[in-house]
Amino acid sequence: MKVCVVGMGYIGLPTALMMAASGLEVIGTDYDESKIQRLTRGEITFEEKGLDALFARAVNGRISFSGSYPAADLYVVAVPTPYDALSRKIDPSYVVSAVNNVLDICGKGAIISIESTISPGTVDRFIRPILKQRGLEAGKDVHLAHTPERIIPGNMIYELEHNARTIGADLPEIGEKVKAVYASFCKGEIVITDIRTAEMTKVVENTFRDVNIAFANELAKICRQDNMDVYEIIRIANKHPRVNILTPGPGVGGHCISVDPWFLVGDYPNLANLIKQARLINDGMPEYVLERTRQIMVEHGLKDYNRIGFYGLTYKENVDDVRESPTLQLLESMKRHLAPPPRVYDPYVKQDLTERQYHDPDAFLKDVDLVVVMVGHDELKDLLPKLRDKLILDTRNVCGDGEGIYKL
Ligand code: SAJ
Repeated sequence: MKVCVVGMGYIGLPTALMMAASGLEVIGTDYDESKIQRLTRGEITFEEKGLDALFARAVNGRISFSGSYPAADLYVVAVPTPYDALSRKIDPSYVVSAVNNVLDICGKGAIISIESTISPGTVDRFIRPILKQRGLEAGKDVHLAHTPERIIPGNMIYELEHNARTIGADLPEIGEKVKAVYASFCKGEIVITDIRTAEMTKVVENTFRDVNIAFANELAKICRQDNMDVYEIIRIANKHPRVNILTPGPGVGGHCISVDPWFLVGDYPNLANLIKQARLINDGMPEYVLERTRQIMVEHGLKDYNRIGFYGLTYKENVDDVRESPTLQLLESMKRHLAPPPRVYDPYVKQDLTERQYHDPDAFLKDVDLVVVMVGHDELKDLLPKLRDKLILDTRNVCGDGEGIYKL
């Protein structure tokens, strides 16, 4: 099988590298020529644990990068799937465009598999009509499949190899062919099902996590009201064999968990009540962090925000991804009400995303009295001794306990 992976982003690149490292012939494509040039030079394009080593293994295998689409047996489409913030529905334009580009060049019998997360029904609503317009028959001229990714940023390479996977296909024999490709590197169980079930399963997985985090966040607020320790309560509750509550935090970011549940709310507005409420609770957390910050400021007689600093801009620890980041949401909200803008620092974010953003932790700490820890990067462990004379609002419960350390 010759495989073409369309889209060299957070999912497409590691997937292509893993396939090549397992001996498959793989071509990675992307419309961004500069990305293709960087990859061809051997540079990785984002930070992820183990990606360097995987790249080295893949380059010794059979990977190449190209700005144009080659002939291949299997096309794995891993392009972004933005969602429309107003309608809360998926914007399938990148996927549609990628499938159109593939259909322009692919031969009879090629398999096109969507790896990107799509809302349930996307293949029926947006992909099958493209085939129809072109007079092509799915299952005869080309084959469709859906292989939703499941890997978690921060542990992608391990999870690519070990997680179970779902393959949705119209025909079981096509499912088996796609399965053989993934089985070349995936040690987890690979379940074959139909496309609609695969679409729904993926969104359900992320929605389950969102609802669980919303429950934890709601508990944090309830416990705050009566001065109970939510972390201790969750720790003890989770010792029950059938309880597994996640951890409260400053909000749910990233392009997956904070987005996918909205697909269900958008498509089933009268049915997805719990799911919608969970989204609203999680989206309200940055505002709650601001409220906690104000309480601490009042308690300590801090009058303005000039010496308040936010640690962490990414959506979670030890990644460089800032999409839907709770800190950015919080800064946006503060910008509307306050001047000057708050001070921020993140070791993983090299580009300037906001005013008064620091790139040196010492300079940052010199200018602030209250540090709001928004992300628990590993770097924080080394910084903790330098935080001793600061007030801390630790929204991630990573700074330990002590005088001047406040929790959500
Ligand atoms: N978070 C909490 N409390 C927790 C866990 C997470 O507040 O207990 C926050 C994080 O800080 C972050 C957000 O939730 O802001 C999402 O982070 P995450 O680590 O839970 O998940 P993602 O978005 O990085 O990856 C998820 C994963 N989905 C599931 O675990 C069901 C991953 O397996 C998917 O492949 C990925 O979405 C995706 O691409 O869909």
